[in-house]
Amino acid sequence: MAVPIRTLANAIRALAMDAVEAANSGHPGMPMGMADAATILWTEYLKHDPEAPKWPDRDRFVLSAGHGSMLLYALLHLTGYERPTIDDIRNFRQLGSPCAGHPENFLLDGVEATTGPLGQGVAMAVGMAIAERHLNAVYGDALVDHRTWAIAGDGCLMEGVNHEAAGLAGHLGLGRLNVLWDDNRITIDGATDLSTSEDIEARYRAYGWHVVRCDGLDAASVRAALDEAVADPRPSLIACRTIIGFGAPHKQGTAATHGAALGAEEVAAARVELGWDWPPFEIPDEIAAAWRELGRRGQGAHGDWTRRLQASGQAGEYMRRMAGDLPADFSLSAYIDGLIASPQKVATRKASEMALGAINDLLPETIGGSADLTGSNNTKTKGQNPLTKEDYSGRYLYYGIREFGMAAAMNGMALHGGVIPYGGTFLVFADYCRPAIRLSALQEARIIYVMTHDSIGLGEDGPTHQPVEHLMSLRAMPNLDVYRPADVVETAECWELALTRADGPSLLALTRQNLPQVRTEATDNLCASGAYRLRAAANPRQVVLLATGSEVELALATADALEGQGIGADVVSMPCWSLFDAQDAAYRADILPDDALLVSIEAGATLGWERYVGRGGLAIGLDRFGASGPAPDLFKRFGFTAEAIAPRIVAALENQGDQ
Ligand SMILES: Cc1ncc(C[n+]2csc(CCOP(=O)(O)OP(=O)(O)O)c2C)c(N)n1
Ligand SMILES: [Mg+2]
Repeated sequence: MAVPIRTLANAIRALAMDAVEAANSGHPGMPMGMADAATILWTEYLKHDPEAPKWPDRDRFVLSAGHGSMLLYALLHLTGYERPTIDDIRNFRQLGSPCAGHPENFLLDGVEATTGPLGQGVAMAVGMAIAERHLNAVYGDALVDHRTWAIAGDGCLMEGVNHEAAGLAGHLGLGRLNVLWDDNRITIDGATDLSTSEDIEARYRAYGWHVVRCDGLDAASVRAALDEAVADPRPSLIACRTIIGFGAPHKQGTAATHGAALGAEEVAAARVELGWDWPPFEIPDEIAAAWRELGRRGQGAHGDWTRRLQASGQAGEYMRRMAGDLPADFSLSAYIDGLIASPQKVATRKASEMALGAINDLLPETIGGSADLTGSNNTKTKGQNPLTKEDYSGRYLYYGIREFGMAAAMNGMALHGGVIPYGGTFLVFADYCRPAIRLSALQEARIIYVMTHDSIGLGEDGPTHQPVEHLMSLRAMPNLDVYRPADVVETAECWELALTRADGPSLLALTRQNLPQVRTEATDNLCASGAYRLRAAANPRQVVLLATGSEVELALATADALEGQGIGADVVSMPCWSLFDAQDAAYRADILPDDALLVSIEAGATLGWERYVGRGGLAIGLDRFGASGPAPDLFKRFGFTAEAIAPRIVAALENQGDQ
């Protein structure tokens, strides 16, 4: 006899209660409330094969309410994924267990996205659904034909990013996207009516979504809603009315079950209430076997797909893209050779567009976009058609004024695989993207952030638009490579490095103003070492000038002024701190010698430059907000001229001599 849904779901409830109890930390309420709906989704709707977690045409599932991680760990375990094992679950939230506090995509196959920061899971699911439709348009139904599912909580639907993401999904008509809302009317502080009275269903309808409601604790009701969602051509919000902590007789329906162990007594009472007679972490054979059997449901579809792949002439290219490998011969050398042959003075944002012209021809997997600053970010190249509801094959996304939504969607696209997203906004609005940039870095997702207008050099728009602390704050983020190229050649080199890096995001900080080409000789990719000597001192070296981006030109002029006084000065261009830090000690010591005055020049916060210039060095930067005015006037006003800087260096050298 088939095991009833409620019994299958109780296995999830028991694992969630017991794991949280063992860790004395975690969130039992959400998994217990959504256990039935999730069981139906995973055993009757979700297309997956636990034996092939990376099967490209699997459905994607995102637990946006990441605090309910035990729900996902239980589902993976019960349906037969190799990990987590029951021991992994026993060690929930302990060092070394892949069952981390919140789901981490790099720890467990089957965890499609790292979630926990509420709202972002929904937005990543939107990105996954975009990637699916795009690849479907390119490769057809035979190879790409899957859905994206997410479970979101009240919190996910309060966070602002869900507004941006859902608006985009409605506009793009992503009918393959289905979001189950755990509508339990409880958050940490108590009932949702403490803080909200909005009509979420009406809001989603207004975005162009299909909305259906069900009783999340009633199998027939859940099935009817999911059937309707699957059939509807619009993205669907499935409002599942549930009871948080369902089964814990004294605590269910209250915030007490949200984020704390239920306690031995309540767990014992829940066992009675649920009719679950087995000890912690023990799933009776019959129930375990039923789950395993249901986990094998997708094997047929997987086999059929494999046969279609084998018969497809596009198999090689499709699998290359899904593996995240660039074409074996990918290189921008030919393009860079052209720049060396005929030097150009352009803004690095323009240089980026030029590089993209070459890149987008060489890499069919790039999907560009901008948060309504296409003409300013120079992110769109000739021949790049928009990706629209009518034509998903396009390779350019008009994200609208949704920086956070854009960045989070790009995470989803990159995690889906088969595409490499890049997207632009002003560097100052990196702050609007920041929580998603952080997840790109944590999730090891290849995304290229194109951030233009990277200093006071943007001029007249003034201090609201002039980044000051942004470069430094972004450099502080682990696993994010921040690039600030100095000219058209460095820009191409940085793009090449960003694209060839498969295990994390890169951010390009680019100028609005024109910059002369400072690299005029054919070389290897010099940006690859993060910093390099652009010009060696002519006189005996007393000074090393470290500069990035637009200030490299200024460093060269400053060096000229110093050399004119017999003071030798190296000029080092330092487009990427993290790559420089990864060089060996000898290289770093050669670039940053002990016997010279080290001076950094960057039109931004100086905090952090002491790492390279040392306490005896000089950090020339901008530790205040900028001002509105033409760029040349601003550089002059804030002391970014050779005439202002050279005397400061001379004075510092004299000071050193006095000591
Ligand atoms: C961006 C963000 N803010 C705050 C938190 C902390 N937090 C985790 S769960 C939660 C409440 C979520 O409520 P809901 O989504 O309804 O989950 P439920 O209590 O129903 O499980 C909060 C505030 C978070 N994880 N992410
Ligand atoms: Mg809730």
